[in-house]
Amino acid sequence: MSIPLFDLNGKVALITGATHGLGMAMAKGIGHAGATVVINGNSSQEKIDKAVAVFESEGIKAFGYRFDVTDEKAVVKAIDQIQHEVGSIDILVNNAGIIKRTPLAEMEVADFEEVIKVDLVSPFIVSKAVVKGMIQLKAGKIINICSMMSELGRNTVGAYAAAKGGLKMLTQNMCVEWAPFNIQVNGIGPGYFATEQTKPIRIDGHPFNEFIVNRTPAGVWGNPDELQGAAVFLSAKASDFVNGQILYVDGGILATIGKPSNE
Ligand code: GCO
Repeated sequence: MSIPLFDLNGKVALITGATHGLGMAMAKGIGHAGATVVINGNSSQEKIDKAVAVFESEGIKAFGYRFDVTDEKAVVKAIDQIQHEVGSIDILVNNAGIIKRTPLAEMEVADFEEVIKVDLVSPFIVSKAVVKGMIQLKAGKIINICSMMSELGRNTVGAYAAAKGGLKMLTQNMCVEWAPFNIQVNGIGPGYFATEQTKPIRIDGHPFNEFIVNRTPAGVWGNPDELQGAAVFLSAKASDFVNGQILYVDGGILATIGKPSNE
């Protein structure tokens, strides 16, 4: 019997940074498609437990693990624990990330390095720990959460753009090295979504809020749930011959140079 193209029943999916925001939304989509969801967070265990309870309230089998995705020893230990307590990881979504909005000329080197460490090095660390099991299984799905800043620059987010641009290329290199083991590595590039991370630039009256509404052909900020389809697609059989691609879910931003505000 052929497996339905978007059925994730029987799969185990690890989503990093999934106690809130886009990570939680994507994890819910993957869970509702049938996967057992393993979420990671580096905040309090209480916050992780609360997030697990949210998934369980929606009928999704979920587990929560607290570890720092930038700490290789902690990651290796956690992945080993997950594989023993939950099962082999079939799907990895590298979502955990931070942003620091500071003009480059004023940015402390330590702050620049922290953004690179969390947004670019940690997907490498977690993928390296998880891929060993995927290579043994000769199957796996890795999804790196990129950004508009994987393609475009913007004032004050230079470190984040450097990391997300690098993550696009890391995705392509993971594809090249791991495709022979039937592992598909792709990225999702979210446009501008209504989350805690974008709250400071989304408030009514903030110039960036009006800018984004004009810059987005759809004319709105994205709803985190609108990322679920892309996450399920890239986690499922339906994408078995899709590799090294970044799927932009951006309401059309990358399709346009923008329009005059009075149009
Ligand atoms: C910003 C935003 C962006 C979005 C997203 C766009 O300050 O420009 O936070 O970084 O969060 O990454 O794809």
